[in-house]
Amino acid sequence: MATIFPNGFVWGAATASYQIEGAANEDGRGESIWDRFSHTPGNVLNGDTGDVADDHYHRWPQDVALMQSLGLKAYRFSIAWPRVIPDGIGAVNAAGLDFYDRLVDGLLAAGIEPFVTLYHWDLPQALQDRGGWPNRDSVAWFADYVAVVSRRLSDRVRYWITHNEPWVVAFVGHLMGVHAPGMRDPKAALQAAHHLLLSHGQAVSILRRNGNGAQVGITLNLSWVDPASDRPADIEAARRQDGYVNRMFLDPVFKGSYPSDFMELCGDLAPRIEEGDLQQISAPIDFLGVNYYSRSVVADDPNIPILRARAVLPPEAEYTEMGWEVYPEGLYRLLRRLQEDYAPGALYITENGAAFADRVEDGRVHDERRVAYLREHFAAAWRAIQEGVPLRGYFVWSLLDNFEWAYGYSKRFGIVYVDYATQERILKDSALFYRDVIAANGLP
Ligand code: IFM
Repeated sequence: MATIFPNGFVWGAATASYQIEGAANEDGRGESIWDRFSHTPGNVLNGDTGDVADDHYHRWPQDVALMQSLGLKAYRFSIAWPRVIPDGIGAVNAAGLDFYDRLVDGLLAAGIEPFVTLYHWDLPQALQDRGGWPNRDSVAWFADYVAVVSRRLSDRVRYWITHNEPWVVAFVGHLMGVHAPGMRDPKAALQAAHHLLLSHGQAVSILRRNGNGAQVGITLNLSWVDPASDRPADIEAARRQDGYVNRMFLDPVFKGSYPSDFMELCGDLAPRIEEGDLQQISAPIDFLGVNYYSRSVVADDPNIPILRARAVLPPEAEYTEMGWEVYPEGLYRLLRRLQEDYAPGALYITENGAAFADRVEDGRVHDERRVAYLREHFAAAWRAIQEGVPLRGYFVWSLLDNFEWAYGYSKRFGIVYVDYATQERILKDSALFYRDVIAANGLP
């Protein structure tokens, strides 16, 4: 059977503000936690920062033209909170809002549907100075910001994503210290997770109020989790890992409760939850955004605190430059599982892609491994659709090579190569392949 997707399937590409915009000190933009973090020596490989990035702030018209040349139906980008409200709360920066206003108009004129992510990790530093996400006030700060943005854009933007990967924000930023704000405090991490979710719930009602027919969702980074062996101890470890990466966020959003097994593991570290919080968190959403890159294989390990689960790398597997296993079957299984356990009204793959060591040769980038990665993940997504999963669209991560957080510019995820010295964009073979997939609405 030909691998053709349903009519109207949304083929898109995704980016995020701090990773591509640059113009860090222009037009009144305030400082974000990523400016502070990346400018602190030792935090980011090679001392890279997002000061210039892909200079998308200035080059967005060319980038939109490039998207149009690929036939993209949708573009997922994020809004930099400190561009819009430099101190996080209070005065609105008109020039910041104008930028996104122009971008939205430019996209619509090119026939590209904007999917707006409201928070993709660049918290205003001024709010971090007040305690950041572990402070319950963050919920109100976010609500005000969401109201400002949605009042301005919701006459043209239909698709809204409240948060991108709250697991990463909470745990990579507050427990592992690898992302901004660089904290290593398990209690703060769990409290941040709860506030991120609560702020999501409140944002849902604000977006509905301000937007006529707004389609609202949240994007979670989700994994298919396998035990390293059939041993009961490994199977139990996989269940704990699933609680930590998947159910900790899915359950409150879709079921209005935290998974009790994971909360028991957390013990005294569990977040403080007030009455009514879970009701707000589980406000009905229109779609779930899924970021899928790889599966997670774990073995029981009593030496790992709390989770007692250790990541295992299957030796025969293929790995990307991030050290992530290429495992398209996990996407299929994850989508089926989401449908069975949570039955979201609609799903979008809001990120999927791979970093490989790309090289320009005679003006071309022959990234055949990325082409294969995409092809296999498209096939996995298609199978899930055949079996009834309401998957409505797919966004490749990423449109452009960009600032890969703690790895700086050393990892290239784009289907478009960026020469950071000249800002030249070169379509990789994967971009040409994607263009053909979009034109055929399936695998050519
Ligand atoms: O670059 C990130 C993105 O910001 C969030 N999801 C994962 C990507 C690759 O690491």
